[in-house]
Amino acid sequence: MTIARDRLRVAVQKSGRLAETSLSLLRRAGLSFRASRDRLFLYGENLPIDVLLVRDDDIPGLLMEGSCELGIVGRNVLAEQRLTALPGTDAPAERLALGFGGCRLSLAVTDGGPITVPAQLDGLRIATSYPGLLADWLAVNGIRAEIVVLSGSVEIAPRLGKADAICDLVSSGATLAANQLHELVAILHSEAVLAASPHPLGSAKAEQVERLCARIEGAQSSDG
Ligand code: PRT
Ligand code: ZN
Repeated sequence: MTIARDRLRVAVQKSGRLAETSLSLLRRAGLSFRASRDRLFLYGENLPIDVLLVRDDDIPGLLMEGSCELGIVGRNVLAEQRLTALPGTDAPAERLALGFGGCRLSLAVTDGGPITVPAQLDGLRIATSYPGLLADWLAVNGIRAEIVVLSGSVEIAPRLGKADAICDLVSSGATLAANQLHELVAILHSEAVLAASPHPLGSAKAEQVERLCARIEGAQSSDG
């Protein structure tokens, strides 16, 4: 059930790679905030817009249940949620690409190993935290592989004998290199995005969303 709220609510990562830049983007878009005592909320001081500070994985769910109208999250998290949501449920949509938090979800294999092209993954095991995106890519590319779902430390799976390849986020490539792995192919290019709740908004809130998007775009175009 959605409780009627006049103020717009934006979900932002509480701590992690996107946290600081997400808040600084909102500040550059002209919003100023006062933190709640428990640091879970930032109350908008100059506009009727509040920020909810959460784990990034919770953002798609908050948008789906209508607890927040907008969220700043990696495209990888949003796209995975879309692919693993129950059929018939409306998923949040990407509204604006934000130009930070860039990374790619890539298939990677052991250096010097026998696999040199993705087709050779047929019949093998691939470890990932992104089973939806990986299954989708494998189906599109006609590759039948077993997906081993791991919630973390995916890069050590080949060394532990748990998988023949991995599918994980890569930015600099240093983590892959440190684990004697290299990229085969990127299956998704990601960055932080502004995502919108699939719930229809009343006209006043819809207008607030449009204004905030315009402010964010303005802040982006005045960058660097
Ligand atoms: O606590 P919470 O659940 O909120 O955070 P989290 O730990 O799940 O996420 P966090 O903060 O690590 O990442 C948030 C988002 O940042 C991700 O969903 C991506 O959209 C984006 N992002 C950008 C990355 C990376 N770059 C990245 N390099 N997320 C993770 N990594 C990891 C990757 O998984 C691998 O372990 O960094 C390692 C590889 O980095 P390189 O530079 O060695 O290639
Ligand atoms: Zn997370």
